[in-house]
Parts: sequence; C-alpha cells; structure tokens
Amino acid sequence: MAGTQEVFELVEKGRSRQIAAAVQAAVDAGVEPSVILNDGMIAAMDSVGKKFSAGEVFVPEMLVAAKAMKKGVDVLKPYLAEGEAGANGKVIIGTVQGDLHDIGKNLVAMMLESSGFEVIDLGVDVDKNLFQTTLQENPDTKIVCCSALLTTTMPALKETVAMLNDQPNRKDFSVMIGGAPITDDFAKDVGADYYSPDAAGAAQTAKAAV
Ligand code: B1M
Repeated sequence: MAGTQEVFELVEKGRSRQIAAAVQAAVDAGVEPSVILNDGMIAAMDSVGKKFSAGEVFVPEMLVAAKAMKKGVDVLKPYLAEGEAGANGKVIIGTVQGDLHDIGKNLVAMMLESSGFEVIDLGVDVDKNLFQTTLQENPDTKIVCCSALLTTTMPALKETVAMLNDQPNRKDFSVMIGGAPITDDFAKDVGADYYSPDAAGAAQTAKAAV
C-alpha cells in the first residue's frame, strides 16, 4: 500500500523528521498498524541490514534508520495496544551483555505491555547478574525475556539462560528468548522454555504461558 511504501522509504533513509507524519497518514488512510510495522518499518530495517552486509551502507546509516524506526513506532504504539495494564503479571526483559540492539526488544516489550503485562525493561548490554538481582527483587516475575541480535552475543544469551536455570525459584517463572539469529533448536539446546521469531508471537506465547 502507498502509505506503507512511504514509511519503508523514510525508515530506510533514516528520515526521522518526516516519519511520524507518514506513519500517522498511513494509519489515517486505514492501513493496518501491523502492516505498517511489518511491511513498512521492519522490512526497511531488513533492507538496511542487507545493504550493510553488502558494504553499501555503514554503521551511521543503521543508526539513523534505527532512530527513524523508533519515532515511527512511537506513533504506532497506541494503535497496537489492547490489554489492561499489568493484569497478566510481571515480566523482565533485556538485550544480553555486549549487544546494543534494542528495537526488536522494545517491540517485544511494547507488545507484552499491550497484552496486559507489567514490563521491567533492563535495556541493552545487560549483564546476567542484573537479570539475577532484578529477578530476586521481583520474585513474582512470571517470565524473563532475553533478546540477542548478534551471533557473537549468543554465548552471553546461553550464559544468561544457564544462570536463570540455576535459580532456586526456577519453577516460578518461565524463560523466553528471541532475536534474529535465535532459533527454536538453539532455545531448546540452552534450556529456555520458549522462543518466538517475532514480537507479536512473543506476546501470544507469553499470554499462553501464564
Ligand atoms: Co547491527 N547488526 N550491528 N546495528 N544491525 C545487525 C543485527 C546485522 C544482522 C546487520 C548485517 O550484517 N546484516 C549484523 C549482525 C550479524 C551477525 O551477528 N551475524 C549487525 C552488526 C554486525 C552490527 C555491528 C557489529 C556493526 C559494527 O559495529 N561493525 C554493531 C554491534 C554493536 C553491538 O551491539 N555491540 C551493530 C550496531 C548497530 C547499530 C547500533 C548501528 C544499530 C542498532 C540500533 C538500535 O537497536 N538502537 C544496528 C541496526 C539497526 C541493525 C539492523 C540493520 C537492524 C536491527 C533491527 O532493529 N531490526 C540489523 C540487520 C537486520 O536485523 N536485518 C543489524 C528490526 C527489529 C524489529 O528486528 O531486532 O530482529 P529484530 O527483532 C525482531 C525479532 O528478532 C524478534 O522480534 C522482532 C520483530 O518482531 N525479537 C524477539 C527480538 N528480540 C526478541 C525477544 C523475544 C522474542 C522475539 O523473546 C524474548
């Protein structure tokens, strides 16, 4: 759809100043928010990633695209929300140590929030000890969610899950992992309870888990 294509191009080019109006225009034109998100913004980030792999763009272009996507998501957020805040319980979420990618993690947090979870977002580059102390301070946590976007941070994800699996109250919470390089097989290998390939699936899985 035309509105979605414009959103795609603005995110891909990192046009932060124009993106909010374009997303709003697409919503007003009746384009489904999930289509704007998936076919517009996420597809644009994939395109930027492919261009980065091909040596056609560099880190600064990835950064400005990320900034534009965040501004676009801010506009979309109210349209994706549905549930009653906090009613499904508490989740802890973070991107693992060494990894600075937060857009996917933020989307998962947003979808969880809008599915009625109270979200404690630890941010990016989260040391496994911070996951542990936060869990200890919040013993009513239902799910711990860990995101990793780099193949080089998959070992940190594995270590974080191992630490979580060693907790004395392990039966009281579930562990969900995700991120572009993560697979269902990897999740099973490291002992996570759940894996989801995307944010909407993560929220559905979380609802089914509690
Ligand atoms: Co980086 N980066 N990056 N980057 N970056 C990737 C990931 C990469 C695939 C690009 C490429 O080469 N094609 C590549 C990784 C290659 C690999 O590991 N094999 C890469 C690289 C190499 C790097 C650097 C090493 C580059 C450098 O410095 N030379 C560096 C590392 C920095 C670090 O983390 N230590 C780096 C830096 C950056 C920026 C900081 C510039 C920026 C991030 C800004 C930010 O996040 N605030 C950035 C960006 C923007 C990307 C790409 C282009 C886009 C990522 C993104 O936001 N995608 C990315 C290429 C790509 O992904 N196609 C790339 C959109 C987002 C919605 O998708 O995060 O996958 P994603 O989330 C999805 C799912 O994965 C899932 O839900 C979301 C969709 O609904 N999901 C979960 C995510 N977490 C989940 C958790 C769950 C469940 C589902 O449960 C808990």
